[in-house]
Amino acid sequence: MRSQLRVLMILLVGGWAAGQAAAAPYRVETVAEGLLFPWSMQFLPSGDMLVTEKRGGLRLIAKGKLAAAPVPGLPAFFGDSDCGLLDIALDPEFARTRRVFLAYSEGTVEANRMVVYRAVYDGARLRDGRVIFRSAPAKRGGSHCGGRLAFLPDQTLLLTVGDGYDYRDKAQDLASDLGKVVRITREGAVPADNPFKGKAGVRVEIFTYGHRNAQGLIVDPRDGAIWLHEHGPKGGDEINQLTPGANYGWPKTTHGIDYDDTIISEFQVAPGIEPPVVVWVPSIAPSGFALYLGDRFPQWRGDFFVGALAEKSLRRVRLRAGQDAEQEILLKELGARIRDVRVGPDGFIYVLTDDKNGKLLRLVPSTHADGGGRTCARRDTSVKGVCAVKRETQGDMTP
Ligand SMILES: [Ca+2]
Repeated sequence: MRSQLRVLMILLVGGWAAGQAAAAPYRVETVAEGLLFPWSMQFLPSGDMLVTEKRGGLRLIAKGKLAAAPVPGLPAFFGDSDCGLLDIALDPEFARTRRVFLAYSEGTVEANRMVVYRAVYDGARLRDGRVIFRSAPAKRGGSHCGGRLAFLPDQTLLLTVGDGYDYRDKAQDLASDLGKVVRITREGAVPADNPFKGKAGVRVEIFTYGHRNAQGLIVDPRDGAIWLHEHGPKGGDEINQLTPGANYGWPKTTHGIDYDDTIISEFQVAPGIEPPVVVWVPSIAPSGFALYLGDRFPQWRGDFFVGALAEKSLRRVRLRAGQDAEQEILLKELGARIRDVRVGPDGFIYVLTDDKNGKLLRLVPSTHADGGGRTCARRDTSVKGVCAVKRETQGDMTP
């Protein structure tokens, strides 16, 4: 009995020691809560933030406080299942134009489309807004809407359009926007160098095809590389690097199977189809994508972060030479579906939880002191006073 107890003690102490050694290099602070299924966020030059709610509106977080009322001026949108108010992007020349671009679903459950809406955000409301792009054709149902936006270095805009779930074969049909990434100008026109421009019977806004439902899209500011992740079926979530005009396979190739366990495709790879860079089997349900180029977590510089809905985690993904080199599962301790992840101008990592009481959280280094702020891991001269603020108790996000 005594020896058994001793073994138990050794195990417990050993486990405790291992736990200590593996202590997370971050702690999680709550910036805001009470968001209705928040989906995306953008930082304004002032440090304030705009957050979209899939089932709500556009919300302002000013000086760390969630404004009580949504930003006025947003048109009505269609919300059901995956559809709703989805992404927000700032004009690359936002400081001059004050323009924001929103992706949302328009229409009804019988017939809806993904649209891009452009408006001026004057600090108080949206004005001078108009829809600059509507995906075609309309689809039925609220599933697989896509809805991520990203600007390219040439100031053209990419939008992911989902396959609509019931229309998966349309992902291979170049006469349909379903299951595509489309590329438009800031006026909603088709750029002269789009890959299918001049081809007959093709929707010339298409940039890449063969996607299922992509809710992650980023452009590496260092080299312009375009990275997308997408939901697979049962298994087979993917990260892909986008090349204009390329086919990413769905549903001709997949690493997954259908939800009823039937085979969708015999093929995981095929000639003429770009293979994924990362595959997740089982599915993690990725949403939100960020590239860490800040200096608060120097050990993570150059790594990708992927929100995971089903896995209820934040995945850190390190690619080397275009290959999946290392992954780490973070934030499991929260037990929360992660909808979006962004890196703030302050170098902290911000995430949104997918919930009717959704939260905006941020990861700060665990060595980064709160309260008195006298033992900051590094003195920050660019973000004044950031060491000294205890966010959880004050609900503050200054500056
Ligand atoms: Ca694929």
